[in-house]
Amino acid sequence: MRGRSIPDAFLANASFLALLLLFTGSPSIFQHCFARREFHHRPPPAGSHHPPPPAPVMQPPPSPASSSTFSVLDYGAVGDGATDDTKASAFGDAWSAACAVRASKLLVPASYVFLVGPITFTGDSCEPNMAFQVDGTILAHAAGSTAWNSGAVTQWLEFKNVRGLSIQGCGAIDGQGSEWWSGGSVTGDAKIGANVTVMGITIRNSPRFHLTLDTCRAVEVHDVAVSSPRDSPNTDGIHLAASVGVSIHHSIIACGDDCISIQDGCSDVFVRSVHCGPGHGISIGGLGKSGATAFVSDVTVQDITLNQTTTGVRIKTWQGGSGSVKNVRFTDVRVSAVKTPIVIDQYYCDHATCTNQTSAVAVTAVAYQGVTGTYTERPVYLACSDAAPCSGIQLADIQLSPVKDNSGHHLQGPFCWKAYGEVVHPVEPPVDCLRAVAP
Ligand SMILES: *[C@@H]1O[C@H](CO)[C@@H](O)[C@H](O)[C@H]1NC(C)=O
Ligand SMILES: *[C@@H]1O[C@H](CO)[C@@H](O)[C@H](O)[C@H]1NC(C)=O
Ligand SMILES: CC(=O)N[C@H]1CO[C@H](CO)[C@@H](O)[C@@H]1O
Repeated sequence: MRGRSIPDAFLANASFLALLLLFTGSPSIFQHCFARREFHHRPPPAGSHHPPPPAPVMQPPPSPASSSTFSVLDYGAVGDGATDDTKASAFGDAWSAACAVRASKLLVPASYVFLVGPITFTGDSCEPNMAFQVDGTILAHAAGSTAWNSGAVTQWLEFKNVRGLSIQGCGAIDGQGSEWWSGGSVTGDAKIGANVTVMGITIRNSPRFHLTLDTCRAVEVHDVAVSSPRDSPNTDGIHLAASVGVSIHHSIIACGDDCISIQDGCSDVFVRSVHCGPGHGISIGGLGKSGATAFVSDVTVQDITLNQTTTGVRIKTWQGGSGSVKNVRFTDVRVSAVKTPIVIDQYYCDHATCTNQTSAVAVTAVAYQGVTGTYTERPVYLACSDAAPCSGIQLADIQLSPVKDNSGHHLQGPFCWKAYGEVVHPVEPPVDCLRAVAP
């Protein structure tokens, strides 16, 4: 398995940057699916300093009367979980047929399991407003299968250049990742993205990231469940790259890496009412690897619960990069047995040693407003760069205490290095190391 690239479970790629019209599909299907998830929404606390940014503009759903349904069963899919349903081109043909019709529906019917190899669904010549309705299960081939083209594939289900696509339903997308995880080699570099709404579905056991949105505009992901084990490497829940106007809400994410990862080129990202755990928490970065320039701005993360994650809300940058992270707000974040709830790490390094360098991706205007709950190691860790100290950090209404049963945990106090900003009481424990003024 060494050297094999690891495919991301599911991705959507849009190479043009215009605004996406979002369609919500059938509300009744959505409510039915969501009934089994249990995210309890809490309103944002009073006294939030800014109103939440608007979610992407929603358009009315297409008229059901105008839609036609194309079931993969009618295009030769078997759905027995053993026959390769990409070989007979069932998915490709159903996609092409649905594509030719405005507001159509490609149906992956319930009670079937479709074994599917790597496939790209290209929307260039599609009529707009298609629904990709997943009510059954789409299953990836096991790691050693020849379907993976000698491991050259870095993505599994790719949606490219799609307009107004809604990926929806009560079904599951299952990446069968366990054999990849034990393979231990992660070389995949999937470029992925979307111009779509993703709702209702479950995405589980990806070999690598579960859902990636790359080069997307006005995307909405909601009522989605992501599930893979705590020890599955590099299995980010939702990975965002170069995407603007993304709304992720009412979703439940359990995985072995970042719950939501926000990378270079992302702005106007709104994450609300999401539960994370296990996993590594919600992360901006790592940015600036190998001297890269990276920009992330205008990110709001609100009404979040994190249970047993390694970090809560984190910004991580490599030494030697340039660019900035700015205007970030973490509001109403509830942590439970999280190792380190609040983290800025401008010395991020995922291997043993990284050489010291002077430049850094700057971090400015980051507010933490209402972060409460329990930690197992350290409440606050703000390790900022000597060359580019963090500025405009606000800690307001922080109530963090050690887990009750902290046996086996080595508790540490808040840590700051070159971190500047303000503390708005109450902040418990006190974070005296956050200095008011940059020198
Ligand atoms: C956290 O997860 C554990 C194990 O899955 C569960 O027993 C516990 O109830 C959860 N706690 C909260 C606060 O959700
Ligand atoms: C980097 O700098 C730190 C702090 O000055 C020092 O402790 C560490 O040894 C340096 N690491 C390398 C690889 O030079
Ligand atoms: C990238 C992409 O596909 N953008 C399209 C999203 O949908 C809107 C509305 O249909 C189009 O105008 C965009 O071109």
